[in-house]
Amino acid sequence: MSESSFPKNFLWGGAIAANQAEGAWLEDGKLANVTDTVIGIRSEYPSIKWNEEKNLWELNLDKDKAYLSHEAIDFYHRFESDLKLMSGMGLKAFRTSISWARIFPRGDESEPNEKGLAFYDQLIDTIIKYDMEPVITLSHYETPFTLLAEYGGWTNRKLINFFINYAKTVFKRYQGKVKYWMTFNEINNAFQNPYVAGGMLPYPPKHPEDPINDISESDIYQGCHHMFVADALATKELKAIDPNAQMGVMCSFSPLATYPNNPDPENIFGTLQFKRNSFFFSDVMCRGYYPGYVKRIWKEHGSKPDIKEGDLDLLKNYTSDYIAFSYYRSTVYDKNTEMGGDTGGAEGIENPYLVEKSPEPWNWPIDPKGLRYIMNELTDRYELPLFIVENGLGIDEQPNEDGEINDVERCRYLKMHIEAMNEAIQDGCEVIGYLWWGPIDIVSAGTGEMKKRYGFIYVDRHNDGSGSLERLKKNSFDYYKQIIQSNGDNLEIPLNE
Ligand code: BGP
Repeated sequence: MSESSFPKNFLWGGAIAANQAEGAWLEDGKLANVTDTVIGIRSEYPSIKWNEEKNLWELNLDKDKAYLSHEAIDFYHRFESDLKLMSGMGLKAFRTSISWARIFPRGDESEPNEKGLAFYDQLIDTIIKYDMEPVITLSHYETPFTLLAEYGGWTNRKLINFFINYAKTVFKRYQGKVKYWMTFNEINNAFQNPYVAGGMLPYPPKHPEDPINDISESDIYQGCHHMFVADALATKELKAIDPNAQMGVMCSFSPLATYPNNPDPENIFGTLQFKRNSFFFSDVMCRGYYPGYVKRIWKEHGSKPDIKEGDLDLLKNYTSDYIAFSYYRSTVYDKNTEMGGDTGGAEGIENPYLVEKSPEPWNWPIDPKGLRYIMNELTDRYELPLFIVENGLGIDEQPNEDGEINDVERCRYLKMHIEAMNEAIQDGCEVIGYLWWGPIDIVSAGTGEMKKRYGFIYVDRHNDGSGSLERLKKNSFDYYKQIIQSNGDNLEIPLNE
């Protein structure tokens, strides 16, 4: 690897999300958010039902199922000791989300829930106490469920004001403490997951028995337009309240590492069009206008959203300061294959040039060069600072008979992706930081399981909900500490790994 080129103030850190770590899903006034209604965000159907006479959706939890995220790893009560433990790695930054439904439990209240605000006072102050930069996501798939149940979620323009009321409340409350904000986690997943990622639900439903498939392409473009306007207005409010703070777009950009299967011109153009499914979101939020290629889709599909007077000026005037993104894997596009997707990114066909995969049963291709590739492409397209706010490896692992976890695979994954990032920086990419997804084991977003462990710290909780919740350092804990202490210079994996 060439000489390390990380800036001296590079933000090495970790990232989690409220809904995957906090638990306390109904504590201190919080009401359900959309992730509380599913086992995992890839769940086939949410645990909800339509109430005809009340004309609203209701929770309908399956008592035979374990909703692990409802208790998660109890970060809500253990954040002080967890952050102290994590600070032992020398983390410079810590990303999490504010759970919107702790601040506005229904989402449509005019006054906030003081207990919710007080919790995040303590959490953010503790992050700072341990010398970490708080990096805050306003909604990590966490739209308050009531806003879907009684309004249809983001398909309803009223959500813009509800969101701005929430955003202004927290910008003011944590003013001067939070420098890096981002609005919607992986907003570009809205099409593949309109319910959880898009926060959308048909209201009233045409097919109450199949709510997710009841959401049309037009609904989703309309919901995305409302989120774009909300993002622009939130950026405007942030600048007014805290001029030193920055607002980022946040996308799942593994899909940008999609390679054409062969030089067939149809595959070349098909790959470009596939990648535009993701570029669409960062184009609007970083360039500030709707690109021509989406106008063609609207025309051909009749799915143009209703755009109000003043909306386009907001988009133009309040674009993102930086690009936050997750990167896990790459994939291959072929015109004869239907593209799938999951929380790690797009799923096309096998890449015979990639030999390593994440462990069974997930088998995500490991492609650090894909990270360098998309960092260069994003820099060429936007010339904005990049912030890798999710990258990691999920492993089904347990302590050995000596109570140790020798997670050398995780160390190798980390090493390879830091090397790729180092190359990208030397290619001219400006990078704010690198946040490992799940520095402590948390509940998997995709499957709602505990067994998919990302952490440098093990948490004794299992898929059946059992476990002591005790925390245990894995070998990778000291490895990441070594990397941070050397500012990315010393990537040697110690022999005992
Ligand atoms: C992203 C989400 C995170 C995280 C990650 C890993 O989509 O932003 O919430 O969970 O995916 O996915 P999983 O937890 O399914 O392995």
